[in-house]
Amino acid sequence: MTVGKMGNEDRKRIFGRSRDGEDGDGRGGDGGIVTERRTREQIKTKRPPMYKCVLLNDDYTPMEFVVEILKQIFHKAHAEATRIMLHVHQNGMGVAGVYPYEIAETKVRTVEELAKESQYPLKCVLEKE
Ligand code: TYC
Repeated sequence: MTVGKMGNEDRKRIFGRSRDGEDGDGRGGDGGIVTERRTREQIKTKRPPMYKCVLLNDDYTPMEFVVEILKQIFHKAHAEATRIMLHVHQNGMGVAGVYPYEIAETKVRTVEELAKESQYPLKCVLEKE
C-alpha cells in the first residue's frame, strides 16, 4: 500500500496525529480546513544525501593493492574488485562505493592512510551523488 492510497485509520496508526491536532481527515480537529498536513511525516522519512567514493588512477600503486582496498574497505568480492580496479586503470577514475557522508568520509581517510603507510600515491575523493 502507498501512503497516498492509505485510509485515515491506517495513516493514524502508522504516523500518529500531527502537531496541529488534525486527525487525518483533512478537515482538522475543529472542522476547519487544514492544508500541508503531511509535512512532519515527509521530514521523518527523508533519506540522507549520498556520496560516491571515487578512486583515482596513478602510475605507481600496484593493481593488487587497489584490489585489496576494494575488498577490505569497500566489501567487494574479488571479481568485482578486479573489475573496478581495471576500470579505474583504463578510465582514470571509478566509483568504489556510495554511502552517507560520514561513512564515505571515513572510508576515504582509511584508504589514504593505508596507501600512505605503504608509500603509494593512491587517491580517493568524495563526490556528492
Ligand atoms: N595504474 C596502476 C598500475 O598500473 C593501477 C591502479 C589502478 C592504480 C587503480 C590506482 O586507483 C588505481 N599499477
